Amino acid sequence: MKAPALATVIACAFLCATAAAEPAQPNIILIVTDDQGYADAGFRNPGVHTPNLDKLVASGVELTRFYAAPVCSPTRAGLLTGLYPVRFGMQRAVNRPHSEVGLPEDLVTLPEALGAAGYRERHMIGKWHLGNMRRAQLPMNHGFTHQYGPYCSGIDYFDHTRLGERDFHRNQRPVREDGYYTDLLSDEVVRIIDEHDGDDPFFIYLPHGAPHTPLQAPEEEIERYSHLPRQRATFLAMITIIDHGLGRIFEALERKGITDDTLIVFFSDNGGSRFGDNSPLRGAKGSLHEGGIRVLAAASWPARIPAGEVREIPGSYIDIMPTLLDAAGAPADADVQLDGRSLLPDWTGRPASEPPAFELFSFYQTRRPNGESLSLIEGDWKLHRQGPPILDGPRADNAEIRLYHLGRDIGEENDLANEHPDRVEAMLDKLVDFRKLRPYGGVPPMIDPEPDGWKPFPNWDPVE
Ligand SMILES: [Ca+2]
Repeated sequence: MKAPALATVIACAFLCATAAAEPAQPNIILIVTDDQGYADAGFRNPGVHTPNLDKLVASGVELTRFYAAPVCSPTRAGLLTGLYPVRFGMQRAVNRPHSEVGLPEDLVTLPEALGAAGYRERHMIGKWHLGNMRRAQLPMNHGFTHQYGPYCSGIDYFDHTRLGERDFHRNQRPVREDGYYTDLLSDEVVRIIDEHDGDDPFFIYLPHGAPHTPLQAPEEEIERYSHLPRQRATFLAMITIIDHGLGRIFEALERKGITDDTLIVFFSDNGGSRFGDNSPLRGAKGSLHEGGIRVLAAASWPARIPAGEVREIPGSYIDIMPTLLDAAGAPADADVQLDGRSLLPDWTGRPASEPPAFELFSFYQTRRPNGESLSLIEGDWKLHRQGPPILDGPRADNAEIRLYHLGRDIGEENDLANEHPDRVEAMLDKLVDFRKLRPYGGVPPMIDPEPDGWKPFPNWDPVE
């Protein structure tokens, strides 16, 4: 376990790295979908129409063991900081609309570090979900140079409202746009690429709101799946609409002649929701079983990453920042203590050395009794603890402690805890240390309801 990062050290290290940056920096497009299942793509299930996602995977590496947090906000917090969000109170659950919690201002974010590495254009196009009650929490106060989309999760796909107020913004001012939410985001990305001028690389972060609820899509898109139950049909139509946009983004890159020099990373922000398909994994969104955290993922960069290969080597959302900085020629300095590591050598197929043993801590908590979930993956081993707060006693009578071997048991059916008591004890100790990184405060357990009578700001536009 590494010590909490010091923002000042990080800032200095990234600024210092600028001078040594390689000249050929790729354009970077980071696409995150919302609640798409592990098998909700054509290349895993021919019944799902995603020809462009299939093409993306074929043009690069399919990542079969890529992990996210089990719900929306923590994945976003981790990918933008390279840190376990537990360190700053954002790993337990999602950020609710009335939450006063946001990304701490003193953390160096991915767009800030890319800015220091020479990326002048840093676009945030989509769902933010990392604080909306104060202007200081908004994306352009965390390193993005342009913002478009909603601050909250779960807006209406047609009228763009949440809790009765329109939540759509351009450069952090309310805008009224006509169109289906997902299409508007794709349109904006295409416009950015078409209008991009010169040889400067750009960074686009495209966190789609779909296929998260509310389940809404134009009827003509649902029609393709009319043989399925209505909710599943709508969910898949929402994924197919993302895919249409992906196709238009590919065309824009081709028009500009920059396909080969563009790194596209794609993954779902958590496992598929109850409308998704996570087979062959157990569980879904909100669970620390593999179906909640092992997500659909791929990376493509024709100039550097081989096409059509599969990477089973594990990685996760906290690796995104060091990976993209590595691609930008600004690898994290040895003094920088991020929790993640660069996956680029694994993706390009040129690892300099044996990668370090994989370790991933996950955390989720609901308001139900015994609602704290913690898990630790070490290589193929996974310890899962469900129960009362671990800091009240890791071995509490009502705590369920399970040990699985993912290499032999991807479906997490065979509990091996009784056969490996020493391993269980050692992994439990690590879970306790992880949870101590922030024992108190932060985002409360799921679901923290809006207080009685609470109303959002008009147009979700924070006053200050
Ligand atoms: Ca999600």
